[in-house]
This record gives sequence, C-alpha cells and structure tokens, in this order.
Amino acid sequence: VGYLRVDVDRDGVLDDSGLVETGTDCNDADGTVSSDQTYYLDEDGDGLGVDTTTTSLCSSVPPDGYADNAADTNDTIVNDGVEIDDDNIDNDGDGKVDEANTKSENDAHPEYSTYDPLDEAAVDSAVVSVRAKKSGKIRVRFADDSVYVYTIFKGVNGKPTVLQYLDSGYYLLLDKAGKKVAWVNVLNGAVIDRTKLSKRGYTTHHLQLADLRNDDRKDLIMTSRKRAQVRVAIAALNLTKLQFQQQDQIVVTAPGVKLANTTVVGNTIDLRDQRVAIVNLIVTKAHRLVWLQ
Ligand SMILES: [Ca+2]
Ligand SMILES: [Ca+2]
Ligand SMILES: [Ca+2]
Ligand SMILES: [Ca+2]
Repeated sequence: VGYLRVDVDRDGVLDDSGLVETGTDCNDADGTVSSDQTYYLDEDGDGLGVDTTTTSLCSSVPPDGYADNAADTNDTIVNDGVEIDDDNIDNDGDGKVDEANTKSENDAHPEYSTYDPLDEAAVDSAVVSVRAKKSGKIRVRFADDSVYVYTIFKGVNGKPTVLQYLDSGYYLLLDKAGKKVAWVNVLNGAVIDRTKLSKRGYTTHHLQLADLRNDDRKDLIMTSRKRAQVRVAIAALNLTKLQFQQQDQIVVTAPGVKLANTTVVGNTIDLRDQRVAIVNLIVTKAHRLVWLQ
C-alpha cells in the first residue's frame, strides 16, 4: 500500500511517490535539501566560486572543487576574507564597501603574503604598486585589486620616503623627518628590521642603493637636508640575517646641494649641486664615512 503523501525527511517538501499528493523533493532521505542546488567552480580552493562553470545537484554540500557562492574575484589565488577595491561589493563582509585591507582586520593577504620577497617573478605577479601615505604608512595594491595599508612608523604625520630593494618585495622606508629607517616586506607588511638614525629632523630626503664596499651587497645611502645642513647616512643590509648590519652618518654644511644628484661611484659618495661635486665622502672597509676636505 502506498501513502497518501510522503515526506520521509520531514523538510516540508513531499516526495513524488505519494498517492494523493506528490512533491518534488529531489532526496526525501535528506532533510537539508529538497531541490537541486547550483554550485560554482572553485579552482583555487578558497571557498569562493565563479559563475563561469556551475554544476547542479541534489545535495546541500558542494561537490569537491565547487563552492556554494560565486564570490571569487580571482579563482587562481586564495583571497577569501580580502576586500577587493572598486567592485562595489563588500567582499570581506564587514559592512564597508571597497575599503583598504589592514592586517588587524583582514590579516595578511592569504596568498601573496606567502610569496618569497626575493622571487622577482612572484613579486611581479603579486604587487602592482607601492605608495607612501601620510602618517608613516604605505599603500600596496596587489594584482587581485586588493589594497593593503600598513602602518610602518607610528605617531608620524608625514609620508615616508620609499625605495624598492632591487626587484624584490623588500622596500626601504625613511620616515618623514629622516629619524628612522625601516626595512619592510610589502607582501605581508612585516617590518624586517628598523633602526634609529638621529633625533634631529630633516625636511627632504633622497634614497639610493649601491655596493659601497665592493662585496656584492647593496648598501642604503640616505641623503637628507635641512636648509644648508646635509646629512649623509649609510646602512649595510644583511640579506642573510635580514638586519641592518651597520650604519654611519656625517653632517656637513653645504648650501646648494641637490639631494637627487647624489652620485655613488665605488666607495665614493659625491654631493652635487646641478653640475659639480661640492662634497666628497669615502666609505671605509669598516663601513665608516670619511669626509675628504
Ligand atoms: Ca575560489
Ligand atoms: Ca580566489
Ligand atoms: Ca568590506
Ligand atoms: Ca569591494
């Protein structure tokens, strides 16, 4: 004998085997589902799918490789929990639309933060731009259109001066007053090392990298100026220990110096006006600056 109506899983949707009333439950043994569900391809396995490839089945659980949403903005990288800029969608579900990501709210980017900062191809594929921002911050735009803002110098009002270390994910930052320098991995916002240069503030700066001691290691050269006072500071970068290994600085009175014209040849640093060298400094083997009068 048959039943008049059948709803074995008691989800309110009848099975199609009833004698009087038939229903459409696609699986009357599973109370969590009563009709075919659409699932979306999730190739990068981050729980976010795309609507270009879908599948339909009678299950409340997505099959392997599929997600129950079409919210992935980039299905080649893991970016769940990351706000994407300019798509008018609150991707990270915090109630704000298209805001910048922060490490405190979003954690480091789940995909890009794992890349090796010295892998040039990986860095190229991940980082679109790095810009200095006010209050000692930098703003990093990634290839998935997410933007991360990292605070590097706390309590500092102006924009830091920023220099990329070769084609890597490492950046060197001098704070607005030229008092502190930081070595940052922009892929995850980590400060690798930081060091204090002086208490004295400067107003303009120029950064460059050169191998001052001919040991195949790049050194950081920082020229800073306040009126006629020019400070030249150097810092050795130890890529093995990821530390500023040594630093020195010298302050000279040299009106007319154009910081951007600072030239480095071998172990000699020249401060120049438009055309000629005004001050020559030499870097010793011990990484000290000596002023050649
Ligand atoms: Ca995905
Ligand atoms: Ca993704
Ligand atoms: Ca948001
Ligand atoms: Ca968004």
